[in-house]
Amino acid sequence: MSHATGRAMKSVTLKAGLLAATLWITSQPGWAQTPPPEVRPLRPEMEKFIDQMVQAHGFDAKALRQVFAKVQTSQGVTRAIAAPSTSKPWYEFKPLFVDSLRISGGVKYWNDNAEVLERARKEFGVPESIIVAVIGIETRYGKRTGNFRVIDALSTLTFDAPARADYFRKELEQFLLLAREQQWDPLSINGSFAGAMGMPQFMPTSYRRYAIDFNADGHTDLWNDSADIIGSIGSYLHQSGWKEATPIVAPARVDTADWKALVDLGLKPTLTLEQWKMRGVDTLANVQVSLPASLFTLDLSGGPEFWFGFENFYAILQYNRSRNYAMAVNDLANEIVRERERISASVSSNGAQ
Ligand SMILES: [Ca+2]
Repeated sequence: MSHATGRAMKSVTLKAGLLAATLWITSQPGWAQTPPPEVRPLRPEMEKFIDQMVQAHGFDAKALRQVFAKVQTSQGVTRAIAAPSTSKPWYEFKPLFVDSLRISGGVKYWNDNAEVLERARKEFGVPESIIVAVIGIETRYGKRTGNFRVIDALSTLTFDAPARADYFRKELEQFLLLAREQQWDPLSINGSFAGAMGMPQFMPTSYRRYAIDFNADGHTDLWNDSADIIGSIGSYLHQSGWKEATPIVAPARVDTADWKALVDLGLKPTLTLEQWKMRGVDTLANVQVSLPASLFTLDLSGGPEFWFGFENFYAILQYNRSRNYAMAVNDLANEIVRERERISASVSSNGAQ
């Protein structure tokens, strides 16, 4: 698998601008004469972070201080992180993400990219419908890749929102490394309120680890290059434990009052269906009893609905750790398959007349 490092590339759409050149190629004598921009005093925690980037990764301290002088704290980011849509109950979440526009958009996206989707399925074992559904849920097939400056979002979540500061500090570090590798101006990259980028909404760590140049054109572009977008999602799910031709979920039948303790075992599939049966939980679905599964609930308006999640469900959870999210990917993928079959059946019956 060819991980893109992108050192030698120059992205067509995300050109390294004058600023980036000033920032990263400081050793070139010509740039020494560029007068430094006004640098406001930075907050001590930012100065500390910059010191660490200099020590650990050899960044130029002055250049980084110039970048962070332009970073803006975003109240929109703090508001958005406090109320993520994934925290809604399933009955409110599902209609927001499994809707008719995403279904018809998914059929179109599949048809437009059928060849590369098939190649990704053959290479990574991940069905076309799942890759399409991830793109649909993440960004409505590229319509919403996020309007926050990634460095503002990650800096706000690192320095102004203590809840998950350690996680976002690592992502900020990875983002600066990624920008250096890809020759991006770090101030020019937009993403979600959490700093997720491109059509598949990869966080910086994931971008560096899983993004691939799937059409071997020398660029790894998750905003505009459909092959890279599709291949990178396939690669991500494959490396997260996706098992070809095994199920994602199955409805569970719970015959025990103490189901809470069973759900608390967590989302990692640890018990086989056979072992679940001994604990009073089984399924009517036609699946192998040797498959490991987790037991989870979805919140319906009338109470919990029980499901088994298999290893593929857990792989989707590595993409986004929300049951709602992973279930929406599963449901949207199924709807897209159905709609595509319906259209093709009606086309062929019309053709037969
Ligand atoms: Ca490419």
